[in-house]
Amino acid sequence: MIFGRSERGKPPVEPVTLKILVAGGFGVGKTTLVGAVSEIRPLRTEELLTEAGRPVDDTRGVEGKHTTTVAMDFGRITLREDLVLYLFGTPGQERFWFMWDELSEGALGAVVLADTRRLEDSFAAIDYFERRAIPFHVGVNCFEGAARYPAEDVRRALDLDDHVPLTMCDARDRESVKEVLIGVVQHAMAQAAQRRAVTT
Ligand SMILES: Nc1nc2c(ncn2[C@@H]2O[C@H](COP(=O)(O)OP(=O)(O)OP(=O)(O)O)[C@@H](O)[C@H]2O)c(=O)[nH]1
Ligand SMILES: [Mg+2]
Repeated sequence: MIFGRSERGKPPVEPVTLKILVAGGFGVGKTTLVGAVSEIRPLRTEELLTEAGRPVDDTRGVEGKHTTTVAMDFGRITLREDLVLYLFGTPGQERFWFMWDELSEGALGAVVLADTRRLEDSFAAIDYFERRAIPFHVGVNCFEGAARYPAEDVRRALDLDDHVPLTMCDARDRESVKEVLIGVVQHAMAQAAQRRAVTT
Protein backbone atom coordinates (compact mmCIF):
# COMPACT_ATOMS: atom_id res chain seq x y z
CA MET A 1 0.00 0.00 0.00
CA ILE A 2 1.28 3.51 -0.76
CA PHE A 3 0.89 6.24 1.83
CA GLY A 4 1.60 9.61 0.25
CA ARG A 5 4.19 10.14 -2.46
CA SER A 6 7.87 10.46 -1.59
CA GLU A 7 7.36 10.53 2.15
CA ARG A 8 7.55 6.73 2.54
CA GLY A 9 10.20 5.60 4.94
CA LYS A 10 10.90 9.13 6.18
CA PRO A 11 10.34 9.44 9.92
CA PRO A 12 7.78 12.13 10.75
CA VAL A 13 9.39 15.36 11.93
CA GLU A 14 8.31 16.60 15.35
CA PRO A 15 8.55 20.35 14.93
CA VAL A 16 9.97 22.60 17.61
CA THR A 17 7.27 25.04 18.63
CA LEU A 18 8.20 28.49 19.85
CA LYS A 19 6.09 31.22 21.32
CA ILE A 20 6.57 34.73 20.01
CA LEU A 21 4.81 37.85 21.25
CA VAL A 22 3.74 40.69 19.00
CA ALA A 23 3.64 43.92 20.96
CA GLY A 24 3.74 47.67 20.42
CA GLY A 25 1.50 50.67 20.84
CA PHE A 26 -2.15 51.12 20.10
CA GLY A 27 -3.09 50.65 16.44
CA VAL A 28 0.45 49.96 15.27
CA GLY A 29 -0.58 46.87 13.27
CA LYS A 30 -0.22 43.90 15.65
CA THR A 31 -3.51 42.24 14.71
CA THR A 32 -2.75 42.94 11.05
CA LEU A 33 0.69 41.29 11.36
CA VAL A 34 -0.63 38.11 12.94
CA GLY A 35 -3.40 37.92 10.32
CA ALA A 36 -0.94 38.43 7.45
CA VAL A 37 1.15 35.35 8.22
CA SER A 38 -1.05 32.95 10.14
CA GLU A 39 -1.76 29.67 8.39
CA ILE A 40 -4.70 29.02 10.68
CA ARG A 41 -7.61 31.40 10.89
CA PRO A 42 -6.25 33.80 13.50
CA LEU A 43 -8.10 34.05 16.75
CA ARG A 44 -8.93 37.67 17.37
CA THR A 45 -10.50 39.39 20.31
CA GLU A 46 -11.54 42.62 18.68
CA GLU A 47 -14.11 44.94 20.20
CA LEU A 48 -15.56 48.04 18.63
CA LEU A 49 -14.00 51.29 19.73
CA THR A 50 -17.08 52.87 21.24
CA GLU A 51 -18.30 56.19 22.41
CA ALA A 52 -17.96 54.85 25.97
CA GLY A 53 -14.25 54.28 25.47
CA ARG A 54 -13.66 57.73 24.03
CA PRO A 55 -12.31 59.35 27.20
CA VAL A 56 -9.64 56.66 27.63
CA ASP A 57 -8.94 55.49 24.08
CA ASP A 58 -6.44 57.77 22.37
CA THR A 59 -7.31 57.35 18.70
CA ARG A 60 -5.22 60.29 17.47
CA GLY A 61 -3.29 59.14 14.42
CA VAL A 62 -5.48 56.07 13.92
CA GLU A 63 -8.74 57.79 13.03
CA GLY A 64 -9.68 55.09 10.50
CA LYS A 65 -9.60 52.42 13.17
CA HIS A 66 -12.88 51.07 14.47
CA THR A 67 -11.88 48.05 16.54
CA THR A 68 -9.25 47.25 19.12
CA THR A 69 -7.78 44.09 20.62
CA VAL A 70 -9.01 43.52 24.16
CA ALA A 71 -7.29 40.25 25.06
CA MET A 72 -5.03 38.82 22.38
CA ASP A 73 -4.48 37.67 18.82
CA PHE A 74 -3.36 34.17 18.17
CA GLY A 75 -1.89 32.66 15.03
CA ARG A 76 0.55 30.05 13.83
CA ILE A 77 3.22 29.96 11.14
CA THR A 78 5.49 27.12 10.03
CA LEU A 79 8.84 28.72 9.24
CA ARG A 80 10.39 25.35 8.35
CA GLU A 81 8.96 21.87 8.56
CA ASP A 82 10.71 21.49 11.91
CA LEU A 83 10.02 24.99 13.26
CA VAL A 84 6.59 26.31 14.12
CA LEU A 85 5.90 29.69 15.69
CA TYR A 86 2.86 30.45 17.78
CA LEU A 87 2.16 34.14 17.62
CA PHE A 88 0.51 35.99 20.46
CA GLY A 89 -0.51 39.57 19.67
CA THR A 90 -0.92 41.71 22.76
CA PRO A 91 -3.57 44.37 23.27
CA GLY A 92 -2.12 47.81 22.57
CA GLN A 93 -4.15 49.94 24.88
CA GLU A 94 -2.88 50.70 28.33
CA ARG A 95 -6.05 49.57 30.05
CA PHE A 96 -5.48 46.00 28.84
CA TRP A 97 -1.81 45.73 29.78
CA PHE A 98 -2.55 43.44 32.72
CA MET A 99 -2.80 40.71 30.03
CA TRP A 100 0.89 41.00 29.11
CA ASP A 101 2.34 39.02 32.03
CA GLU A 102 0.00 36.17 31.25
CA LEU A 103 0.86 36.28 27.54
CA SER A 104 4.62 36.55 27.96
CA GLU A 105 4.89 33.36 30.02
CA GLY A 106 7.23 31.00 28.17
CA ALA A 107 7.86 33.36 25.24
CA LEU A 108 11.14 32.92 23.35
CA GLY A 109 11.10 36.47 22.07
CA ALA A 110 8.99 39.33 20.81
CA VAL A 111 8.36 41.66 17.93
CA VAL A 112 7.83 45.26 18.95
CA LEU A 113 6.04 47.11 16.20
CA ALA A 114 6.55 50.84 15.92
CA ASP A 115 4.96 53.59 13.85
CA THR A 116 7.28 56.53 13.18
CA ARG A 117 4.37 58.94 13.65
CA ARG A 118 3.88 57.75 17.22
CA LEU A 119 7.17 56.22 18.32
CA GLU A 120 6.54 57.04 21.97
CA ASP A 121 3.62 54.58 21.96
CA SER A 122 6.13 51.74 21.67
CA PHE A 123 8.33 52.79 24.60
CA ALA A 124 6.25 50.80 27.09
CA ALA A 125 6.65 47.57 25.12
CA ILE A 126 10.41 48.11 24.75
CA ASP A 127 10.73 48.80 28.48
CA TYR A 128 8.68 45.75 29.29
CA PHE A 129 10.91 43.32 27.36
CA GLU A 130 14.16 45.00 28.42
CA ARG A 131 13.23 44.65 32.08
CA ARG A 132 12.40 40.98 31.73
CA ALA A 133 15.37 40.26 29.46
CA ILE A 134 13.06 38.88 26.76
CA PRO A 135 14.85 39.27 23.38
CA PHE A 136 12.94 41.49 20.99
CA HIS A 137 13.23 42.75 17.44
CA VAL A 138 11.77 46.11 16.44
CA GLY A 139 9.71 46.19 13.27
CA VAL A 140 9.00 49.68 11.99
CA ASN A 141 5.62 49.33 10.29
CA CYS A 142 5.85 51.67 7.32
CA PHE A 143 2.37 53.09 6.90
CA GLU A 144 1.94 54.94 3.69
CA GLY A 145 1.76 58.68 4.32
CA ALA A 146 4.19 58.39 7.22
CA ALA A 147 7.60 59.96 6.76
CA ARG A 148 10.45 57.49 6.20
CA TYR A 149 13.51 57.82 8.39
CA PRO A 150 16.84 56.02 8.24
CA ALA A 151 16.95 53.02 10.59
CA GLU A 152 19.75 54.69 12.57
CA ASP A 153 17.55 57.69 13.38
CA VAL A 154 14.67 55.48 14.51
CA ARG A 155 17.04 53.45 16.68
CA ARG A 156 18.26 56.60 18.33
CA ALA A 157 14.75 57.96 18.85
CA LEU A 158 13.75 54.68 20.48
CA ASP A 159 16.98 54.66 22.52
CA LEU A 160 17.67 51.06 21.53
CA ASP A 161 20.69 49.15 22.75
CA ASP A 162 23.12 48.35 19.93
CA HIS A 163 22.39 44.64 19.94
CA VAL A 164 18.63 45.06 19.42
CA PRO A 165 17.77 44.43 15.76
CA LEU A 166 15.51 46.86 13.93
CA THR A 167 14.07 46.49 10.44
CA MET A 168 11.50 48.25 8.33
CA CYS A 169 8.43 46.17 7.54
CA ASP A 170 4.89 46.11 6.25
CA ALA A 171 2.56 44.37 8.70
CA ARG A 172 0.18 43.48 5.84
CA ASP A 173 2.80 41.68 3.80
CA ARG A 174 3.45 38.00 4.49
CA GLU A 175 7.05 37.95 3.25
CA SER A 176 7.95 41.12 5.09
CA VAL A 177 6.47 39.79 8.34
CA LYS A 178 8.22 36.45 7.88
CA GLU A 179 11.55 38.25 7.70
CA VAL A 180 10.83 40.03 10.96
CA LEU A 181 9.86 36.74 12.61
CA ILE A 182 13.03 35.04 11.40
CA GLY A 183 14.90 38.03 12.82
CA VAL A 184 13.29 37.50 16.24
CA VAL A 185 14.14 33.80 16.28
CA GLN A 186 17.76 34.41 15.23
CA HIS A 187 18.20 37.17 17.75
CA ALA A 188 16.68 35.09 20.57
CA MET A 189 18.89 32.11 19.67
CA ALA A 190 22.00 34.30 19.59
CA GLN A 191 21.11 35.81 22.97
CA ALA A 192 20.54 32.35 24.45
CA ALA A 193 23.88 31.11 23.10
CA GLN A 194 25.63 34.15 24.54
CA ARG A 195 24.05 33.59 27.94
CA ARG A 196 25.10 29.96 27.89
CA ALA A 197 28.64 30.97 27.02
CA VAL A 198 28.72 33.39 29.94
CA THR A 199 27.42 30.86 32.47
CA THR A 200 29.63 27.94 31.45
N1 LIG B 1 -1.44 51.52 5.45
C1 LIG B 1 -1.22 50.59 6.35
N2 LIG B 1 -2.21 50.31 7.19
C2 LIG B 1 -1.99 49.37 8.13
C3 LIG B 1 -0.76 48.69 8.25
N3 LIG B 1 -0.82 47.86 9.31
C4 LIG B 1 -2.05 48.01 9.83
N4 LIG B 1 -2.77 48.91 9.11
C5 LIG B 1 -4.12 49.39 9.42
O1 LIG B 1 -4.00 50.08 10.65
C6 LIG B 1 -5.10 49.80 11.48
C7 LIG B 1 -4.64 49.25 12.81
O2 LIG B 1 -4.21 47.94 12.69
P1 LIG B 1 -4.38 46.83 13.82
O3 LIG B 1 -3.69 45.63 13.26
O4 LIG B 1 -5.77 46.68 14.29
O5 LIG B 1 -3.54 47.44 15.01
P2 LIG B 1 -3.29 46.82 16.45
O6 LIG B 1 -1.87 47.14 16.76
O7 LIG B 1 -3.68 45.40 16.52
O8 LIG B 1 -4.26 47.70 17.34
P3 LIG B 1 -4.73 47.46 18.88
O9 LIG B 1 -4.97 46.04 19.06
O10 LIG B 1 -5.98 48.29 19.00
O11 LIG B 1 -3.64 48.03 19.71
C8 LIG B 1 -6.00 48.85 10.70
O12 LIG B 1 -7.02 49.63 10.14
C9 LIG B 1 -5.09 48.27 9.62
O13 LIG B 1 -5.77 47.98 8.44
C10 LIG B 1 0.26 49.01 7.30
O14 LIG B 1 1.34 48.45 7.31
N5 LIG B 1 -0.02 49.97 6.38
MG1 LIG C 1 -4.91 44.49 17.78
